[in-house]
Amino acid sequence: MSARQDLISADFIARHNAQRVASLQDEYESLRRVLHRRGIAIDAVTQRAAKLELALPSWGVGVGGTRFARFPIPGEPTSVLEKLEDCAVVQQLCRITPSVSPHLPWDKIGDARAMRERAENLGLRFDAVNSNTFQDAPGQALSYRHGSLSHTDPAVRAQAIAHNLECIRIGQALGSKAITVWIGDGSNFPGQQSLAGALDRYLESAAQIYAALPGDWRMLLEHKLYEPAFYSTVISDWGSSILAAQQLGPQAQCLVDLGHHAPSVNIEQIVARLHRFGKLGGFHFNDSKYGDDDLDSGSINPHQLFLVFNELVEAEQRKPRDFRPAYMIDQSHNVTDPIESLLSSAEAICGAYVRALLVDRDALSEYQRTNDVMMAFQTLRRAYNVDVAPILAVARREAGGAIDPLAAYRETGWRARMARERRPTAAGAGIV
Ligand SMILES: [Mn+2]
Repeated sequence: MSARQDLISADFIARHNAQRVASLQDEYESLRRVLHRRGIAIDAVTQRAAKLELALPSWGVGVGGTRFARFPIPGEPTSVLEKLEDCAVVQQLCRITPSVSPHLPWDKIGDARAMRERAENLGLRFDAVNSNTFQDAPGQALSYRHGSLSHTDPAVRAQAIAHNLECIRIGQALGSKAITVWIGDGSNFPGQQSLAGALDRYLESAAQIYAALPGDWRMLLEHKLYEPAFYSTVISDWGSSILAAQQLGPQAQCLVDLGHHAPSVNIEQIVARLHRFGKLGGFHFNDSKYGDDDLDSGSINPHQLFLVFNELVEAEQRKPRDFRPAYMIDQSHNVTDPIESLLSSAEAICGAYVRALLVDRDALSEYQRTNDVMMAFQTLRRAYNVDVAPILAVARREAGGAIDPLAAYRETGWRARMARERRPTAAGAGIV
């Protein structure tokens, strides 16, 4: 294997940090005193923050779009290898995004071994592979226009199953340990399909994928309320998802995408429920204002993100052996440089996690037991109100990252350089 390649040199990051380390230490020591008075050892929290791992979606480093349009920027990646480079830039600056989640067939992978080696050279590894039967791939024999794993035609179902099995094979070569299955199957008109029959066909197809899972793999079922089907969706909610996962077996778990719920649904409660039944498989982090907007994590409702992590931290404490959710950022960056959005989102997600770590769990549990409603609420609020930025920055710096990743990224001039080196991308179809 060839040598490790740092796209952003350690010297550059060291120079960036040298200008900021004195004020960071000052802020960190001040926060140390604040937390010490609450009985919290800041260094232990910092160490846990440094261990958070978020997978980057390979498609997230390209400029996204809506179904109306996509507005490309100069220098965005044009191939899977260039996507890996941009993921490596994110990782080198923030140090909590060490893996990439590929999407097939979007990431046309000719030689999986070479791609794995390239990722390793860049300091990355591969997380869950995502299958795609929600659109037709060029040259594909049969169409998914009327569904894939739940299609009425057994030949279409067989083709969709075969694609998922291929994803598992490629994933094995890449070093992945999970496949995420999201289907767009559903209907747009009442009466269009048998609601019961479509679910039966899905379960039968999913069982064939499950049967092909290597022993140390997981199958993550991602539900979504609507879109592209607007009347009914086969795996529409966490209820359908957990029923399917329970029927398939212990290696099947549910994946919660924060945008895939009805408005104002209590997502943190779903987290607690799924974990209670051993089915909390993973997360797709993003934020939304109206629907599945795929906005940047914590940009609209950072409090909800905190409440989700509050449940995750509690779940980990309750049953640590059962707790290994796969975390991934799943956003569409339509009007920002995707690298900047990913850096900002990683910070928001880790910040929500750290605030959840600051919750006084013993006090909370006592206030809950004695029905002291106001103090139970204040226990959460007290943790949420802490500015944890110094903890995140110290964790990053100790791991070799930048104290201020966004500023450092802008200083690198990476995108402008890529605009000179990479070929332009097309405006193309908007949907991602
Ligand atoms: Mn998702």
